[in-house]
Amino acid sequence: MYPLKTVHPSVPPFHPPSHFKFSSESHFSHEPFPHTGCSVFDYGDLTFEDVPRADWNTSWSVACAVHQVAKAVCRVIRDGHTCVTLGGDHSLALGSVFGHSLAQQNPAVIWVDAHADVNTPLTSRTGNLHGQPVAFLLHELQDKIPSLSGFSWLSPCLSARDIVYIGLRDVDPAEHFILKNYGLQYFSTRHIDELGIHKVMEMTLDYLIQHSKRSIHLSFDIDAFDPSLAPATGTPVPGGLTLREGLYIAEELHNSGALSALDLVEVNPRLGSDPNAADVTLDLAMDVILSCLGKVREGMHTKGYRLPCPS
Ligand code: HAR
Ligand code: MN
Ligand code: MN
Ligand code: MN
Repeated sequence: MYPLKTVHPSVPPFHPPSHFKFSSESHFSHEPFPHTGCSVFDYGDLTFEDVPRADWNTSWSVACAVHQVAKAVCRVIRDGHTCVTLGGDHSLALGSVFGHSLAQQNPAVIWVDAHADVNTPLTSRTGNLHGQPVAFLLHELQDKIPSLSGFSWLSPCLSARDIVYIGLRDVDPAEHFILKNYGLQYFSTRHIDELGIHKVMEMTLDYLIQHSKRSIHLSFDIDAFDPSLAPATGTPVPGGLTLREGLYIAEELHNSGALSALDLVEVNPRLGSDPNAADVTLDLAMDVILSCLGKVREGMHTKGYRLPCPS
């Protein structure tokens, strides 16, 4: 029998920071976010310079974009909020994790993904930076990373012991070498089959949190889910997480009370074979975000709730 948790929504008063410049799309709502009781402040979209198509995947254009992400995430966390960053491809985590580490010392990272995203520029077989962000962030791999144009602002902010992967099932040989050789902790989908997601989360949090209180960064790649649930994504891999496993991860991180940053990445509404692909993937992404912020599957009620009596 597990202890049951009752979450009472509370809406603390919040005023947007005075130094923040609103984009036309920013807004703040005192209304509690559906199902969670959280107040939401939309810091607006980041605007990126127009990059010629030929340069889309060059390190320079990605570096400039993720530098902006880093500064924005740092600001949001310093303002005392849990920062939700929506992507976009997973290279954005270069910026979000680095920005988190500027705002709070030594964050722990939980990387939920079919992929390990730990290729170096020299091991990558695709050249895609979204397959490499973890390598850039790790101290241990710095002598394996060539200096790339635009990245001078970035310095490694994680050690191998600061990250746990969940959901891996498409790992390149060089990435597997890195996982094993540098002692990165991971739970592949086979480990989830063996242990169950409850045990996986317990082991993950025990390993990362141990004695000291530290903040958690969840970098959630939607392709961790099975492609039947999340079809609108660039690199779907069969045999992924179930809805219940994904929600359990999110709920446990909410329950940890330490979640300071959440990336929800690789949602691409233009992809997916049938017309519903984008809708189901977006609904799923929304469900993960809400669960991270306190939505519970058992339902909830407000603190002073009273049953109506017949008059
Ligand atoms: N390992 C491959 C590469 O490095 C695939 C990376 C795939 N993309 C992602 N990452 N969505 O999570 O190119
Ligand atoms: Mn990824
Ligand atoms: Mn992935
Ligand atoms: Mn990607």
